[in-house]
Amino acid sequence: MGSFISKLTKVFESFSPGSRARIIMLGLDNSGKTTILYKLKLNEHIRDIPTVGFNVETLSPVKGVTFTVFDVGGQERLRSLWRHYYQGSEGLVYVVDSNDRERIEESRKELFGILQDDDMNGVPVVIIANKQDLPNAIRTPEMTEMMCLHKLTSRKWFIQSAVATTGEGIYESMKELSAMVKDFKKNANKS
Ligand code: G3D
Ligand code: MG
Repeated sequence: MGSFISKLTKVFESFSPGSRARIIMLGLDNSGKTTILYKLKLNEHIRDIPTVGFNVETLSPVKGVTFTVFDVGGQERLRSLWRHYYQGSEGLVYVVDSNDRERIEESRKELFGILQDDDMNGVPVVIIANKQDLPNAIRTPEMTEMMCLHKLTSRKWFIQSAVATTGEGIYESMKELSAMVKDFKKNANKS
């Protein structure tokens, strides 16, 4: 466990040396976002900010790196509020419940809707195929197909299988995210 924390700390510190990195973590309700956020928690507390109509959780595992988390899907009237959080984000973690076949299409639509926003231009995305411990979980190759991830051609993306409750796959997803965020920031500075 100690090594998990120290490995994770190193990855977070490499996100954005000397500057800041803003990450948003989204997905349908019940996909496992809050569970993942607790795995990413090093010392800092998770803050739960009740906003009109929805809750936003925030975590800053190391100085300068922030995670902002909320549920997407459903309520049409909230969509304009979500957009406020897209602004300035430099990485997206999108969590999917791999065991909930009935809602994969809904989850895919939400993902593509989010990525269409101007503020999400080129922002890299790590898709976490969560709940892989459940026997009927969709594995990553099938998930890639069902989520149409190959259509994501104007940004970097990566799919990681995970079990949020045990922490399996969480470090790997953050490591990949870190590399992609660094790259995104470098390119953003050029233009
Ligand atoms: P959300 O924040 O995206 O809405 P949560 O999702 O983190 O609250 O998780 C929703 C439920 O899924 C929780 O169960 C949680 O324990 C469970 N869960 C999260 N990740 C996994 C996983 O990898 N495997 C399994 N089997 N369950 C997981 P409860 O019962 O507390 O509602
Ligand atoms: Mg939650």
